[in-house]
Amino acid sequence: MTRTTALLGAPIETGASQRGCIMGPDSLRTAGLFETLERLGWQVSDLGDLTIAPQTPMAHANGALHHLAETCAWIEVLEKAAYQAARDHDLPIFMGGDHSMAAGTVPGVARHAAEQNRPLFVLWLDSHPDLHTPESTESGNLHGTPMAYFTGQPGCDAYPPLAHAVDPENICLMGIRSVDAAEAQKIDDLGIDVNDMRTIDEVGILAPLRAFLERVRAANGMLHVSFDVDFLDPEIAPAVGTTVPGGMTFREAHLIMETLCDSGLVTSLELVELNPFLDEFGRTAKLLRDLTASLFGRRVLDRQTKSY
Ligand code: 4U7
Ligand code: MN
Ligand code: MN
Ligand code: MN
Repeated sequence: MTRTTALLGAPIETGASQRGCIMGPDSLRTAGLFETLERLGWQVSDLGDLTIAPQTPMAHANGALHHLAETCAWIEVLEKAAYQAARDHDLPIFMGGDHSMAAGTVPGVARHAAEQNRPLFVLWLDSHPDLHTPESTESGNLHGTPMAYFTGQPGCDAYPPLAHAVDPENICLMGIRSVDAAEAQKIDDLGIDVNDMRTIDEVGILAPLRAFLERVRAANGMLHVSFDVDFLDPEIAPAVGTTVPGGMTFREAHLIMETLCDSGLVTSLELVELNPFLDEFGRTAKLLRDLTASLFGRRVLDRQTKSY
């Protein structure tokens, strides 16, 4: 049976300090994401871009916060749209947009998973854990807060009530190399599986990824992959406002996507933080297109999956 995917644009940039992520969805379309997936045999629908109504500012005790009202509005719109896309398609792609969108997409796919009586797992590919709350963030940039919200942490009262929280035990972080003190504390408290860059240097990406995928399989879980462009090394992916040196290489990133493809476990994907204003001739958008192609079945040669 032909598998179905959908492209859903979330042109949101109010969570980041720099403008430009609003152009992310169109940059991915221009790079040929739709056609690439079609050529791989998928049935693709483009659901267009979501929008929010103009907002009046919302007050908060943390005076550093930027665009709280817009973020709340996006959370509500995205929760519904992500829920519907996950219900109607085998593997929808949410095209960002900055990472604050995950505060809407993840609860939306979590609602769908709950309806299926399946646990939701999240693979978080990022140089940051995004575990601030609106209370703890010092930068006030709300793209640093989605994981605290969708795991149901205290300190997120300013956001809409959360119906379906993700169990921190079902989350795997990879590529982490920039952590603030409040976030490090939460990582300790929650016992989240964090593979920082030192771990990856020491053991590689495949062993921790396979161990996580086995847990997803054993639990009959659904799996959401949240891909922040700053996970990649800035040398290969310049189009992001929060570059951190020492990131994932071209082959490591493809190997993750190829391994995810072989597992057959992924049920939703989001591509976030692409800022085309900072790109070099569409280079980062094309890389994201090709990494997505690896997740959707493109391979160098047909081969049996090797077990190690
Ligand atoms: B991203 C930061 F201080 N932690 O809170 C903050 F380092 O979605 C960065 O992962 C947040 O890109 C990065 O502003 C959010 C900073
Ligand atoms: Mn992020
Ligand atoms: Mn990041
Ligand atoms: Mn970023």
